[in-house]
Formats: sequence, structure tokens, C-alpha cells
Amino acid sequence: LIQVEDDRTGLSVETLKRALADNLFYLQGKFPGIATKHDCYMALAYTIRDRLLQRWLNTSQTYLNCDNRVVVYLSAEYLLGPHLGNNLINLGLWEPVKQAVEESGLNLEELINIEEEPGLGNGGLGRLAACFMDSLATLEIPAIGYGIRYEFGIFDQEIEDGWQVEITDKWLQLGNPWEIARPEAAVLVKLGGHTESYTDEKGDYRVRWIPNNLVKGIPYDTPILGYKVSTANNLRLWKSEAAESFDFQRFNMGDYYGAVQNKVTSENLTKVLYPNDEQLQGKELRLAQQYFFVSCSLQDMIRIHLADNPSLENFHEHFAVQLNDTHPSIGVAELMRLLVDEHHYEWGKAWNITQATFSFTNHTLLPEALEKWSLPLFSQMLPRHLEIIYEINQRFLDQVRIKYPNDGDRLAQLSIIDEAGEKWVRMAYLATVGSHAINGVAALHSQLIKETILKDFYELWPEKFSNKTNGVTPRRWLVLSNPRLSNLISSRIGEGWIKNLDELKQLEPFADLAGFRQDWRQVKREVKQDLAHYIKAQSDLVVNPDSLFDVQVKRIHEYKRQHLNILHVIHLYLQIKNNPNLEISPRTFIYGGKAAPGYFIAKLIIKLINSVAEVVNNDPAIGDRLKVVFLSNYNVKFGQKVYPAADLSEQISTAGKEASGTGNMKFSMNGALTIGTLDGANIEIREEVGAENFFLFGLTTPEVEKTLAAGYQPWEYYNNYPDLKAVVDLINSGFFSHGDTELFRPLMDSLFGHDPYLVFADFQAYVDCQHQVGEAYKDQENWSRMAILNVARMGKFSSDRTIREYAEDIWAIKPVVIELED
Ligand code: DL6
Repeated sequence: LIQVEDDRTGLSVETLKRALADNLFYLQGKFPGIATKHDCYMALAYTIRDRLLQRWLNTSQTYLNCDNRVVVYLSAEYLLGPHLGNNLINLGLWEPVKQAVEESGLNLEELINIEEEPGLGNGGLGRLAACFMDSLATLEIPAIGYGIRYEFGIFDQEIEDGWQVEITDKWLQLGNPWEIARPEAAVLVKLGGHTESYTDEKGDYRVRWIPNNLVKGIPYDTPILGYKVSTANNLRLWKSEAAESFDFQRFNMGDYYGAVQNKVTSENLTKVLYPNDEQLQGKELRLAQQYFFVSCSLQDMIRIHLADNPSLENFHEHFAVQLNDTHPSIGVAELMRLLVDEHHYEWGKAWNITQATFSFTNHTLLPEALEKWSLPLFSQMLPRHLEIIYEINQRFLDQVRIKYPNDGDRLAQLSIIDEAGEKWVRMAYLATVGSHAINGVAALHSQLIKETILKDFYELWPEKFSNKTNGVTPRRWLVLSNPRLSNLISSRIGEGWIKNLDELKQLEPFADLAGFRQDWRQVKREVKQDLAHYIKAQSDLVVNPDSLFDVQVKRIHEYKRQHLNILHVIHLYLQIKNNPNLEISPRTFIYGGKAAPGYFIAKLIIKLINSVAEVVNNDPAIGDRLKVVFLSNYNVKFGQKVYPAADLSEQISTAGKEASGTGNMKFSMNGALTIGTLDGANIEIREEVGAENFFLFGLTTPEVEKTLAAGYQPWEYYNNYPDLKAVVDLINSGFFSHGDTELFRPLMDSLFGHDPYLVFADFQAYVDCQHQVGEAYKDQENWSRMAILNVARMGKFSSDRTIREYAEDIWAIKPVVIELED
């Protein structure tokens, strides 16, 4: 019997080869002889998407047919990373596709590398959303992710003369094979204008919003497949367009440019991702972006709901909506508007539905990142929402008054409207009042939320607050990015850990086997060699794969303290210069990360790292003992290369400032040891892996607070710690800046003048701890042992565990198994 497989679904090597050739011809319009590598990538991507579609459509169909709850993740950012490799892993198709690609005269890794990643996020928060989407699908939880389809994602970073230069990210330039536009499901979003009241036919008082602009939201859908399940959930990203391509009235009056203007303004809404700059408050377009995608998403949910339900009374039973930070928190007022103004629900009922629908995750305590919008800006863009927020606030404060009579201070502290000086809408307060659950992202952070920014709310509703420690997906961050280590692990304990990360525990006894440790080191060496090649290709620097790879990759920010790290490098440099025969564990310091374009000090830190690199790498007295490299354009793709190759993970933020961190988990999962403070999830990582397998240093959160409260005196540290003084003096002497003593002055001024991040206070403890690291690395057997134990004890940090906790404690949701029909 001859069986013929369908070219769009078949999984044999022969069928995959045929599908690839077919897509190259019919979709890319090329013969193999003239196809570019990118054409081949596109043909392969379509081949894989075809195999996803069946799962994707079946998933949507199943959700429509059964009466299940759906999680909605509302996030302004999704830092997805490239899809192709991940989809191959999750489909379990790596091997046959590799063979099919090779037999077609191509190379799979090369094609995977061609994919432009969708960089639709700044860092941790957006990447967390992507890990969550992976875990939701893997756990077969019905979910929709809603967000913004930015035409330009996070900028590409180049380094010129040691400085960061930003280049626009053109990820859509050559097409995106993973998405499908659904113009038939477009929605309209109002902006600006004014409100007016009227009495409806039943004699009820109502308000209508007369906008002065209408924008159309077009959904673009991307399937998010779970690992070796048939669930493919939908990520729906909105693109803005003009409601009409031309304003015909104006056009007819001869105002051609005026007519086109509206189109331009509307399309601008989803043009660009804001890169985490400090002063976002005044950025009108950002508020418009937030409102736009939230309104599109809520309207879409209402449409889906009403397709199967007679009313919106049970909307909250259908959808559990998680607000990923405050960016989508305008959703609280928007759902109220939709329910009250458009669907004519009575306020109290609408409010119950709204509160039961939303829950809110906070991701930062940094004051500059706490969103607030000035009243004039708000009322100009969202006049009806401001009225609604006033009403929410008034009713909320009435409750507070009952509980705390005659406590004016408390009312002012709890008010959603900050009226102390210039008036602001405090978005974290709106999210808190409008949600039934509020959580932080690591144990310490959740505790600090209750003690600081939301203290008064915690006193009011302690039962609403909980912790959900972040996690990362082991599929992308171990299976895909570190196949060598994954294979080694699976060769000993099977593949169960990929879906149940706690099974890594079974590795513990292997830490005592010399043969296994040898294999472990062999894997690490090979992965480091790969990174060394990458470094050579990018920066023309030769690094020694046997040196200790000491890595800090993350956004550049003073609280993350990349400057503390480089001060230590300078300290080592000085030690060798002063003692030329010093025997230290050779180290390669690797940095990566983007600075917000308007964040001058962060950019100066990059310049300092590159300036130190230039001196250290070219000093013959240093030789192979120290190398410093700043790799440009840190993104998901690059993360996949760097986490597996690290020996040491730098998690050195000032205690109390890093909400969680997720890079810390990715490093540890790949067998790096951590040097870190008691901050964010470091604390829980240390608890899990054991204090003896973690390099701890630095002030604790209470000590940080105490030091600041006592009037921190950086000069005292400078005067009392000769090693610190020597390092600082060397920078100030112009040694790293070709004699220019002014170049790094702003950075030094901040460290001496106003440094809430206490770099000098932690310097000596950090240097001492780094000394222990260097000594520990000399004992390779013990180092491997510690590294193996780190990996074995990472079970907790799978995002599957995090999602399970949200599902049980907040969303009350159960999995739905998707059956694939033949
Ligand atoms: O929760 C994800 C991630 C944490 O791991 C980081 O510690 C935290 O800094 C980051 N927060 C943000 C906040 N941005 N805003 N708003 O990105 O969230």
C-alpha cells in the first residue's frame, strides 16, 4: 500500500522536503537556484506554520465549543524571540526537519539564525510575557495574549567608539511568516473629543462620548504552540490604521494634506515601542497606545463572549484578565465604560463584573517607573474615562471613609487622583482598586509592595495580595539554547524534566560522579568555544574558552550596577599591574545590554566598559589573564548563545531594587554559579540551590534603607577603602579616556554626589566575594559539582510552576485538552 501524506501536514522527511520546495516556488516565487537564504528561511517557516495551523484552528474551535474559562494576558510588551527553532522543539520535529533541510542542500542552524526576532519588548517584563505564553500552551490552559504589533520594536544597538548608537529595528521589512492578519475582525477605537449627557428612551440618565478621532485596530494573530501538546493558543497583536484611508469630506474641499494627516496620525499609534526612558509621563502617544490596544482587546473579548452568551453578566466567568503591570490598567475604566455606556449596565453591577475580571501584577518599585498621567493630558485624550475614574475614586474613598472616619491623610494617600501638587492619575492605584488580586513577582518584592507603594491598600484588603515568583520556560532557555547540556541531562534522567522541571532533582547524585562531572565540563567547554567564535566574529577579540566566563547581560541601569562590575575589573587590572606575577583564575568579562536612548548615565557606563576593555585587552602585561568584551545588541537570540556559556552570573543589583530578575534563572538553569545580592528572586534561587553553591555579598534591603536614611556618605568609603580609592583615582586620572579627565566625571559625580544605589558601599564586599569566586574556580571538580547542583535544583524556576500558581490562586482555571483530528 502506498501512503501519500498531505504536503501541508505530513511529517516524513520526504514530505517535508516536498513542502519546502513547494513553498519556495509558490510562496516565495523562486527556483532553488536563485533563492536567497532568506527565501529558504521563509519557505521553511511556512512549512512549519502549515503544521501548526491544524493545531491552532483546532484549539480555537475547541475553546468556542466548550464552556471553559479563558485567561487573557494583557501586555504592552511581548519579547518573543525567534519562532522557528522554538516551534520545531515544541512540535518535536527537529530531527526530521534537519534532515529534510540538509537533503535540500541547506543548513538548519543557518536558516534559524536568519530569522529577525520580534523585539516587541524592553526586557524582563516582555520576556516574562513570552515565557508565560509558552507555559500556558504547554499546560493546555485556554489563553489569549493581547498586545501591540509595533512596526519598530526595541532599537538595534551598535557600538561606535565605545558609545551606544541606536538603529531602528526593521523586523517586518522582509515579511513575517508567523502572523495572519484578520482585517475582518477589525474594531474601532475612539480618542479625544468631549462627553455629553442624555436621557435614553427609558428615561435613564446616560453619557455619550463624542470623540474627535477614530482609529481602526487590525488584529494580527500568531500561534503559540505548547511543548508536545496539540494546544496552540493565540497571540493577537493590534495594528492601528486610519478608520478611513482618506477623510473624504476634507478631500472634497480640496484639503488633500489635511485628509492624509488623519491617516498618518492614526498609523503612528503602533509605530514604535517606547524604550523604557525615564520621562514617559508626558508622552501622549504612549497613553494613546495603551488605550488603543486595551480597547481593541476588550471589544474583541466582548464580541467573542456575546457570540455564545445572551449578555455580559457572566463576562468575568468567561475571561480572567491579567494586567501585566500598569500599562494596560486603563482597561479598568474602559470595561466600565463599555458596560455602563454601551451596554447599559447599572454601575454597581458593572463594577462587580470589572473587579471580578481583572487581576494585576506589579513589576517594579522604582518611583520613576510608576506610571501616572497628568490630568490635562488624560482629559484631553480620554475625557469619558476621566469621569469614570472620578466616579470609581469617589465610591472607593466613600468606603475608606466608613472604615477610617476622619482620616484625611489616608484618603489623600489612597486617592487614585494625586492632588498634592500638579494633578495626576495614579495608574497602579486604578489597577489595584479595579482588581480582585494583586501580586508581586518574587517573595521579597511582594513583601515590599505591601510595605511601600501599596501599603495602605494592603491594610484595606490584605486578602487580595499574594506573591507569584517568576519563572522561565525551560524549552527555549535550555532545550533550544543549550542542546548539548539538554542531551547530557536527558541521557541520564530521561526527558521528563522538559515538562516537569522538578525532575532535574534526579541529577543530584550525578554531582558526585567524576565521570559525569567530566562530561559536564566537556559540554561547557564546547559551548564556551561557540561563544568565543561569536565574540571573535563580532568584536575581533580572541578569548580563551578555558578562562572563567563572567557574564552580566541585562538592560543597563544604575540599579543593576554594571558600574560596580567594571570597578571590580579595574581592581583586578591594578592588582596584576602592581604584582605582575599574580596568579589569578583567568577571566573573560562579558557584558551586553541596551541603555534607554535618553538615559545618559547608562550610556556613559557602556562607554566606560568599552574604554576599560580597550586598555585591558591591549596591555601585554595582562596577557590572557583578563579580557573584557561588550557585545552589542543584546536580545533574545544573543541570550540563547550567552546563558549556556556562562560560568558566573552577575546579579548584583542594590538590594530591594530588582523586582525579580529572570536572567538569574536562565543562567543558573544552564549551570552558571551566581554572584549576587539578596535581591529579587536571587534570594529564592539561593534558598533552592543552597547557600554553599551561591556567592553572596552586599547590603540587605533593611541595611540599604538604613544607610540611605543615615545620610549615605560615599566619600567615607572612598577614603576608608584603599582598593576603591585606587580604582576611582585611575578613572579620574583619564587613564581609560586618553587623558581626558572630564569624560567620566558625570558618572563619578553621581557616585559621589547622589547615588541611591550605593555602589561604593558594596564595593569592598563585592571585591572580596569575587576573590572567593576566583579561588573556587581553581578547583574545577568542586566547581562542576556546584554547577550540577544548581541545575538539579532549578525546578522551582520553570514558568510552568508560576503559571500553575496563577491558574490555581488567581484565575481559577482548568486545562482543556485539544484533540487533533486526522
Ligand atoms: O517581572 C518581570 C521583570 C522582573 O524580573 C524585573 O526584575 C523587573 O525589573 C521587570 N520590570 C519591568 C518594569 N517595567 N515597567 N513597568 O520591566 O519585570
